[in-house]
Amino acid sequence: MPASAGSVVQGMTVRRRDAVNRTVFILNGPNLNLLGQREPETYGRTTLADIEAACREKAAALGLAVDFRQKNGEGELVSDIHDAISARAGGIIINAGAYTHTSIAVHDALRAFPGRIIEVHLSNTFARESFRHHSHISPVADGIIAGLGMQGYLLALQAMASLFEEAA
Ligand code: CA2
Repeated sequence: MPASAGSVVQGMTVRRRDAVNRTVFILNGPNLNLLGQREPETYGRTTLADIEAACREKAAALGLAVDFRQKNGEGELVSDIHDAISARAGGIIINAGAYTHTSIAVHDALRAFPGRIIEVHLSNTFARESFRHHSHISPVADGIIAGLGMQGYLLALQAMASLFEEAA
């Protein structure tokens, strides 16, 4: 066995786990392109471009690569998850917007993703209408952050980096 493949401790071979791919897909669902332009009383004045810029800065500081996307269509969001699978990304941070509460297709696609998943919401969905209290994403997520606005995305990146370190 080449030295790089593992080490021998007291007669046992201890294999080092494969390095985690440090690419994180940050996926955003329907209407999130309207952030900062409509309903500022609910979602604030921060735009999705502001969130993307802050995520890129945070990711660079953490040594993570970011693929940041927004799609309005359910199938398009599913395809973005498939792209994350094909890219062997280490993690997905997802704000699936209203599909959070409705989409079994997004749930199924995320279930097929072998890396880490963190669900993010800008608003505290549990303090809003009851139809926002159920999530099809939560059962397949490692963790959930809601109600902290853009900060939630940055905390999710921080948590993703920690999860990658744990696995290394
Ligand atoms: O709080 C969140 O991040 C949500 O995922 C946002 C979704 C909502 O359906 C979820 O229940 C909670 C809505 C995103 C739409 O954002 C808009 C922004 C400006 C104007 C209209 C919609």
